[in-house]
Amino acid sequence: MSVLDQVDPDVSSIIAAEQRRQHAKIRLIPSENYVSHAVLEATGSILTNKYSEGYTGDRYYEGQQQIDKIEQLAIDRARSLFGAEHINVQPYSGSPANQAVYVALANPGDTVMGLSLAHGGHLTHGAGVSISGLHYKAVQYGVNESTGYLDYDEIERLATECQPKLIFCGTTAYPRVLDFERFAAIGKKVGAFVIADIAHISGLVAAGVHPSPVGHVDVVTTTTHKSLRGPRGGMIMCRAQFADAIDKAVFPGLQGGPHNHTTAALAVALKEADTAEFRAYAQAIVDNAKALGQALVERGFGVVSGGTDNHLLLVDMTNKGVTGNQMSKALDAAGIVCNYNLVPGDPRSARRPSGIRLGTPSITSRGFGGDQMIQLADWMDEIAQIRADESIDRDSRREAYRRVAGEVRDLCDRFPAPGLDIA
Ligand code: DSN
Repeated sequence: MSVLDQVDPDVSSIIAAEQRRQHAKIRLIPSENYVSHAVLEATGSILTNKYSEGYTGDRYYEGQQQIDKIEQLAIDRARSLFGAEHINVQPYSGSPANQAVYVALANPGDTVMGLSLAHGGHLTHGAGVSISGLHYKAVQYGVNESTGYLDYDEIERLATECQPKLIFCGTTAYPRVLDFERFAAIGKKVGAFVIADIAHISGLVAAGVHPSPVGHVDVVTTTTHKSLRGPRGGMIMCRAQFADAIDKAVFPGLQGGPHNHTTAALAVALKEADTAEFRAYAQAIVDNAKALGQALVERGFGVVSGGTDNHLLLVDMTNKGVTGNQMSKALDAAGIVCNYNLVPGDPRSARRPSGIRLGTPSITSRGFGGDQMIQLADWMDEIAQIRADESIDRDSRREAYRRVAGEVRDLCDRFPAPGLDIA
């Protein structure tokens, strides 16, 4: 029995149940992953006990002998991996990291540009419901609805017209390579700062399987827990000229004390990411996503842009006769977990959209390869057909989902995930 079992069996049993779920399900949410035991151990360490407002060598509390070392180690490892001139590892996550960029480089009311949420952007890139859209004059660009690709000529035209202070390039549901050089050229032409939000692809960038924005754009933000496979957190990398403004925006502008246990776990993840094994893992993420996309196309799924260059797929379920919600809920019942998602030009609402979003970072962490992608596409096809068939009654449908969930569990038993303690 663990100490947690004894002290708080309620919390302990919920964590144990979640651990069983993470083991027994095929997790396809592209922003999720499995961290290593080492990352978990650092996350759960006594570093959580320490307050350390400020930066290495210049703190507002004493007793920073070890904290300064851990923060510097994380910075040095990030610099070696990404090559940025200045790095701040204190943002609590991706949204605060982006918020710090607004604070550092713009003023409320300034014009900012970003990819619209409906076309695969992020809330913090100017969506009307977020502070980025409420406090700034947000101009949103989109993808070409017939190809699913970003239209850089149109982005340049829009930037020339609206003269933004900031241009965000970054995505949460875009399956293609981002042309950071082109974004940088557009920023230069119109006098805007360009910010690459690489939250989804930072593991791919670290491994060299997606081009890096470092050296092209002014600021790079990222979460640390997606394809990078670190703890929940954020990071900002920038040119040296912005270092002071970015650091001041993070602390004291937006945040108090950094989460030192997270910083330590990030240092561990960055060490793990700077290995041949991680580079092979990142390549396998992309290979799996391409294989899954191909298998879905062959089964008649409406894969947006026809495939992928990265870790994710966006699938329009319309021609399968189901909505994104219906499909994601049916898949969940069958042990396959994804999220419903708008697709470009979606006539449906964000809460009841046409598509689903699939990603391969988690399943690649547990060792799935090409054969499992084919199996997965077969299961998805079967589930879509069952869900769309009005002649199948509810109980028969549930029974079919349960059968697939059992097959999924058998497969998952053969591919134990990192970091889980499943007996
Ligand atoms: N919530 C993340 C995602 O799922 O893409 C973005 O922050």
